[in-house]
Amino acid sequence: DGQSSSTTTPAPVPRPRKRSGILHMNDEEKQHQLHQQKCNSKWHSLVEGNLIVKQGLVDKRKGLFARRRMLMLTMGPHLYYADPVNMTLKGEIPWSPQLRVEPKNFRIFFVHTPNRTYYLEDPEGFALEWCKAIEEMRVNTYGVSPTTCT
Ligand code: 4IP
Repeated sequence: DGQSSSTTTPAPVPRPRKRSGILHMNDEEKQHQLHQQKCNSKWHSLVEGNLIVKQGLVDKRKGLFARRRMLMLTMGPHLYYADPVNMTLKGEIPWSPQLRVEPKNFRIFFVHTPNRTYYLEDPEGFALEWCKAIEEMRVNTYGVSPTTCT
């Protein structure tokens, strides 16, 4: 009938593993990126000389109100947040091996730390990208931890 009834699965197309570039660069490449950042990024002065891996505007909720902040994931690692209007560093989400991200939906994600859960909202709807980048940084920094059984 002209339709293929073959059950053979097509050979997998070899694809490079998807990795976020900066984490896997060698020192020379990182130095180059840092130099570029120094010259081109207006946020450079706020991140204590660390290379920015991912940045974007998020609404950080605390209590009833949310503040729009530039969230910057950097090498170190660090998760800095700055006021984008007056360009001041407002704080930092403390990194530790216990830090965990939890996407709630496409916009909202949580960053759990031992002492506080940060409620963040990406107005552009890229919460999952944030979670992926932060989780990759966690694994890259602290390694894969064994599954916790409850
Ligand atoms: C503030 O609310 C802002 O949300 C601060 O965020 C937050 O600090 C304060 O929490 C909170 O009271 P108002 O501006 O409405 O007063 P930001 O620092 O980004 O401006 P952090 O940095 O901790 O989220 P406290 O409890 O930390 O003071």
